[in-house]
Amino acid sequence: MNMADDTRQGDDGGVSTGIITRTRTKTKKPSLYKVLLLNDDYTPMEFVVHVLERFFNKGREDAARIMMHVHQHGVGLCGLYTYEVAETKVTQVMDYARQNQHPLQCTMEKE
Ligand code: TYC
Repeated sequence: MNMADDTRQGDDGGVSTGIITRTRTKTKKPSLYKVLLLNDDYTPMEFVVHVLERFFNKGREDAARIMMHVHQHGVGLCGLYTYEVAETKVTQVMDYARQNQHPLQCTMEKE
């Protein structure tokens, strides 16, 4: 952001109206991405709640609510993040599920 606040002397010696110039310099908001959990028939409910607490910083009640939403509707929102953070969350969840031999799937999509 560049700002110039200019109050100049006119030729008549009087003080001219102030000229305020603002030039926007590269301040675009980053796109956000939804990180989603998908339902399956095998991953234990408790494991999904734990994933939501561990990787998405949810409290127990919020985590349980999101898990039940996914269980009942097939898909649910874990959070909105910038591209690189979303990608990291997906990788962390997929790695953790695989380590624990659960088929839990996590994906991302542009908001
Ligand atoms: N449907 C699973 C079960 O009944 C629980 C579950 C919930 C699995 C959410 C995945 O993203 C998920 N054990």
